[in-house]
Amino acid sequence: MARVREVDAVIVGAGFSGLYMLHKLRGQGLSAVVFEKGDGVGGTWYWNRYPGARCDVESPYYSYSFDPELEQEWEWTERYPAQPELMRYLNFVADRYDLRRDLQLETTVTAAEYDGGTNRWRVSTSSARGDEVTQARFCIMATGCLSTSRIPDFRGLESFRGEVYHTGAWPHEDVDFTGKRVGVVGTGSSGIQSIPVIAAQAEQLTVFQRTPNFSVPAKNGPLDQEFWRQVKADYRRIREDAKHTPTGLPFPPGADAALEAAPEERQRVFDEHWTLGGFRLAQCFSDLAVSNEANETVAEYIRTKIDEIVDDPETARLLKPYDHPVGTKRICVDTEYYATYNRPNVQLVDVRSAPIEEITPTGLRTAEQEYEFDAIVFATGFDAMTGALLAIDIRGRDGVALREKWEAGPRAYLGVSMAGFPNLFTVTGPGSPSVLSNMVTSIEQHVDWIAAHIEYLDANGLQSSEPLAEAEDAWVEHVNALADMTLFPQANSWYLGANVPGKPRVFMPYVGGVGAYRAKCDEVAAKSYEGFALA
Ligand code: NA7
Repeated sequence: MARVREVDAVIVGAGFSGLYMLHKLRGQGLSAVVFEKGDGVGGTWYWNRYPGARCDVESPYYSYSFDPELEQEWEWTERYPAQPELMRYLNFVADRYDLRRDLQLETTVTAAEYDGGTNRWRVSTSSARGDEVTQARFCIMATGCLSTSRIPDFRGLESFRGEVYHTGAWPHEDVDFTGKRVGVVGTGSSGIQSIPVIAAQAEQLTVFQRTPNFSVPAKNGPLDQEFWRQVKADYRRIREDAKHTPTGLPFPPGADAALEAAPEERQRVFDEHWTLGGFRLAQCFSDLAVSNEANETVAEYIRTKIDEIVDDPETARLLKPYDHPVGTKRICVDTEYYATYNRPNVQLVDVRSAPIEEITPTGLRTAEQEYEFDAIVFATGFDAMTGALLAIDIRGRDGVALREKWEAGPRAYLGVSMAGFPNLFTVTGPGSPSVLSNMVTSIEQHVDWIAAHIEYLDANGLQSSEPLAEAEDAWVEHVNALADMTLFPQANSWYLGANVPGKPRVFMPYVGGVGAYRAKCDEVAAKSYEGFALA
C-alpha cells in the first residue's frame, strides 16, 4: 500500500485564502500542505483570465493586510487591479513567504473523509503523479466562492465546430478574435467586462442577454500616486476601519435615507457617485438595500444614464433592468459597457423573449433566429459558493456526506464549520459575509479566526472541534431572517442558487455585514468557542 503522508493540516486551494492559511499555520509551527488544481497560484484569478477581467474593488483595499511590510513593498499600478496584476501580486506573495515548498499544484482533491477512530481527515488527491492519500488533523477548504464555472446544458453544445470559451476557465494562451464573428452569452460582471474588449477586436459581436444588469462606470485609470502615497502612510488606520464596516471596505455606506432627501439632493449624491465610479453608488443612501421605493430612485437614475449613453432606443430599452432592485444581484462595474452598443459591429439579442434553443455546428439558434459564429464565449457564471465544496466527496462523522447534509441548501455555523464534520473549516463559506464583502478582508478574518481556534485547541490539549447542531440551526435561521429583512431575496441571483437548475433556493451569504459578523465571531471565541463541542 502507498505511503500515507501525515500533516497537521490539509488546505484545499491556492488562492488568496489558501496562501494566507498556509502562511498563518506555518507561523504557529504546524505542518501543512496546499493542494491546488491549477498549475499556479491565484485561485479565482488564475482561472478568470478573460479579456477585461478586473477586480471591482480598488487595488489598495483588495490586498492582504497581515504584513505592513508587504503593504509598503508592493506597488499597484491601476485604480482597480486587472487579472494579470493580481496574478503578479499573488505570485510575489507566494515567493516572499516561501510558500511554494508546501504547494502541490496540478492536484485535484477528490475526497475528504473523517475517521472518528483516529480523529483524522483522510484526503484523497489525484494528479499526474497518481492517486495519493494525506492524513491530517485539520482540513481547511479554501476553495473559493466562484470557482466552479458552468455552461448551461444547451442541446448540441458538442456539435459546434468553432471555438468555445467560458470566461471562468479561459485559456492561458492569447485568444485573438480579430476578423471573427463572436457570440457572447451572459451579461453578468464577466460578460459586462469582456464585451467591450471583445467588441474592439472582433469583426462582429452578438450579445445574448437574458436579464439586463445594473452597471456603473469603474472610472479606472492609473492609480493616483498622491492618493496611493496617502494610503500607504495611513494603511494601519484604513485596514482597521475596513474591518468594522458592513462591506469590509474602509468607508461606511451613506448615512442618510434616499427617501428623506430632496430630489435635487438625491440627484446630486447619485451624480457624485456616478462620477466617482464603482459600486458605491448602490450604497450611497442607507435605505437602498431595504426599501423598494428608495431603491427605485437609484434604479431609475441608472436607467436614465443608459438612455443617455445608448443611441438606439430599442437597444437602450432592452438594456434597462426592471426585474430586480439595484444591488440584489451584484452591481456590475464596467468600462464603456453601455457605449459598446453604439458600435456598428455590436448587436444585442434578447433571449428572455426568444430563448437559446440549441447550439448548432455553425453557431446557435434561438426561438426566433439562427446565428453563425466563429467563436462562442459563455459568460454564464458559476455554481457559486457550494459548487467547489460539493464537487469533493466530503464525508464527516459516520460517513455522512456533505452532499446529503446540504441537500436542502448549505448549513454551517458562522459559515465556517459544520455539525458532523469535526475539524473541517471553510474559508468564506455559505453563512458568512464572503461575496457580499471585500473578499480579502473576509478571507483574512476567517483565516485568522480558524488559526486562532486551532491554536486554542492545541493549547488546551483538545483534539476535536465541531459545532453543536442547535448552534448551527440558530445561525442558519439568523442568516435567513436577516436576508428576509432586505430586498436581496427578490432577485433570481446566484446568491440564492437561482442560476443553477435544481439547486435549492437558499440565500447563502450573511447580509449582516463584515463588522457585525466579526464581532459575533470574536464573541464566540471569547466565550471559549461557544456553540462548539470541543473534546
Ligand atoms: P453571473 O453574474 O452569474 O452571470 C451569468 C450570466 O449568464 C447572466 O447574465 C445569466 O443570465 C446568463 N445566463 C446563464 N444561463 C443562461 C442561459 N441558459 N441563457 C442565457 N443566459 C444565461 O456570472 P459572472 O461570471 O458574470 O459573474 C459572477 C461574479 O463574479 C459577479 O457577480 C462578481 O461578483 C464577480 P440570468 O441573469 O441568469 O438571466
